[in-house]
Amino acid sequence: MADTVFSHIPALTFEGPSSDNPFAYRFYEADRVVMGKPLKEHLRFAVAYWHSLAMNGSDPFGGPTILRPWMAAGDPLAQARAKADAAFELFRVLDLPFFCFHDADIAPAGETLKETLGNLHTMADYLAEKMQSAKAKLLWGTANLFSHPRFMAGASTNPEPEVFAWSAATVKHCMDVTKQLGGSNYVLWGGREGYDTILNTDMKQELDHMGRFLTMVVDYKHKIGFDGQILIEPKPKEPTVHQYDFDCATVYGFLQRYGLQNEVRVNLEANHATLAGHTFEHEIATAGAFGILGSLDINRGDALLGWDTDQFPNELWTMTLSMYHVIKAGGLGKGGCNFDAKVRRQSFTPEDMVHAHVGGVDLCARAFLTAAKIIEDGRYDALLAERYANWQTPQAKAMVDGSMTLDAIAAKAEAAGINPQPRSGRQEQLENMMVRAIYG
Ligand code: XLS
Ligand code: NI
Ligand code: NI
Repeated sequence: MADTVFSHIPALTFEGPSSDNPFAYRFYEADRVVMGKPLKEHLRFAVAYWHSLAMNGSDPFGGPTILRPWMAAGDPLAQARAKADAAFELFRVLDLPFFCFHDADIAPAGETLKETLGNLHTMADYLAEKMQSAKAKLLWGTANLFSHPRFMAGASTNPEPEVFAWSAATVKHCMDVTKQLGGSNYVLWGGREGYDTILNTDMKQELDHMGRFLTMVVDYKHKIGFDGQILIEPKPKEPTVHQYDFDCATVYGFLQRYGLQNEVRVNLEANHATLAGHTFEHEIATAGAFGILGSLDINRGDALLGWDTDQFPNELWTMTLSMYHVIKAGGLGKGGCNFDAKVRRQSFTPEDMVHAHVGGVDLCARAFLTAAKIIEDGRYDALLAERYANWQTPQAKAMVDGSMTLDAIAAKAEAAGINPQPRSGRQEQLENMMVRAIYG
């Protein structure tokens, strides 16, 4: 095993809530059975290759601060191999079951499309080899169709057909590689699928092209027999001002318009939810209501900053409500919790990378355990059910089961002389109940 910056760190173990060892899990007891299966199977944590192995800490005001040996060593393919060696060492240390990547994270670009795709396959073979002796599996693969200047006006929505073609070729090969590595999902985040000014944008054409592109992705999935899920990751803005996949509800409308609502689900990200003016739990509950919850990108924004800061999560309230709605939606299935989160640029040591994941993993695990407890306890669900209880009568049901018309309801209401009385929404009582469940 090649020596990497993570090699000196022993694998993390579970030590329980009373431990103050910063290199141990306090809540994530992977094999603990909750609601019928082990915690690790509910949460399916993944490490994001781009933030944890490829990100170098640069920001618009300053250069790289996170300088790893693999960013400098040898030719681009040698660098990619060294990065992969370090990646699998990090997976060993964190002992999490999955990872995720973009093509550009694992393999260098070549001079031509052919060379770029060749590099991707070379590196996929290298990862396949490493996966034989490692525990980590692939949660999802994706294509980076936003960093290179050719994508400045979008990928499938680009006014230039050659960019559409380049994107199609890239996604085809990324799907092949995802299947080769046994991935559970294939993700499409519309990096620059949107616009900065309506003055240069034919929105109808761009949406139709994006819809056609996604249809071809779904067709190709069936053609190659990929049994993973196809997921769209909503985001309202950044990098473009108006991203087409604004939020979960917008994506659902898009899927319906192009007839893909039974083929594609969503990968929801916490920081994207807040950028859209929603909470993470709102987005998850929306996906649950539409039956399209696919997977989660775990992170958080900063309440004082209006962009995608992709920080590791540390807020128990929103994560617990999120996990509650995950459970109510039937769980994550083939999806998981991917840490689409990066350490701050002052956190440049390998140990910082471990602390970041320990905090995020423990927060999610604790939130999930509390959510499961709230459900098993039943009092909250009982209060919720009570609020809607009057809908259980046959007369009430008849108004919404398709058997009555608007005028029939009107006639009945007028004849009965109904006079609805206000009822408390009990917000503060419910909040107190949650505060007790979450914080004790
Ligand atoms: C960017 C996105 C990206 C996707 C994968 O904001 O979150 O990281 O998860 O392309
Ligand atoms: Ni993401
Ligand atoms: Ni993001």
